[in-house]
Amino acid sequence: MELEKIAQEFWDQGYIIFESFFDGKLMDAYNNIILEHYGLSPDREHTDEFITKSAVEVVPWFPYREGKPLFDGIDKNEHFNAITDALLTKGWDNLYCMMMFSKAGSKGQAWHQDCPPESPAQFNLNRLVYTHDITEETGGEIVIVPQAHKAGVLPVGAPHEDIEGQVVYRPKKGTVIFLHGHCFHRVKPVKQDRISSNFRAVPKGTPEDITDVCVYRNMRYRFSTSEVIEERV
Ligand SMILES: O=C(O)CCC(=O)C(=O)O
Ligand SMILES: [Fe+2]
Repeated sequence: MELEKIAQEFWDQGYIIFESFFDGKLMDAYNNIILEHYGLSPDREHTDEFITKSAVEVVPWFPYREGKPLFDGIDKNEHFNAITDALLTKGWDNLYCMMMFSKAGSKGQAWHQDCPPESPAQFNLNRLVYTHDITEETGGEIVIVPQAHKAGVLPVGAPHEDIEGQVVYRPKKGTVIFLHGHCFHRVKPVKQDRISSNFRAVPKGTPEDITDVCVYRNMRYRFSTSEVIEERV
């Protein structure tokens, strides 16, 4: 698809999906590196209070922050970055590379916006890369509400309850999803150990802590201080 069409679809829908974007062998290699990092029983990163209240169970890992640039085959991929240029036309910065692990039997991730939507120009761009197939058996589907990046704040409600218009996706190994951080999304309960990765980018000039506050249906949560900053009822 032409870059111009890609940008049009992204800005219209709030996301765009590319299947078989990355080579299967590269994905296998990366999946193994990620699995090795987490080991068999990864520690939980978040407090019990957060997990219970948010209905989010995911263990993040930021390899580049630890001086481990192990995923340059994605991070420096020309086509991947050319699409990013086309989406963020005024320039952009890499925010961070975040790996995510969710254990079999865990809750997935409740509906959220990665950052507050009050200023439409201030947002993160998720560049999600899937290193293994998400199937009916694995669970952990990603659910997105098309065009919700233009809908303001996520409505108050139950953390995982269906939202009208939602679309459920089962990305395959090598799939990339470019997803606007204001677009409502969630991850369904995880039946088999799940890995995903996010090479987050931001428009130039965006504060580095843009994703410190996440909007859920029942609260706003600040990760840096592990505190609920707003109860939503
Ligand atoms: O793991 C996924 O499929 C989505 C994760 C997510 O919500 C995010 O990285 O912002
Ligand atoms: Fe997210």
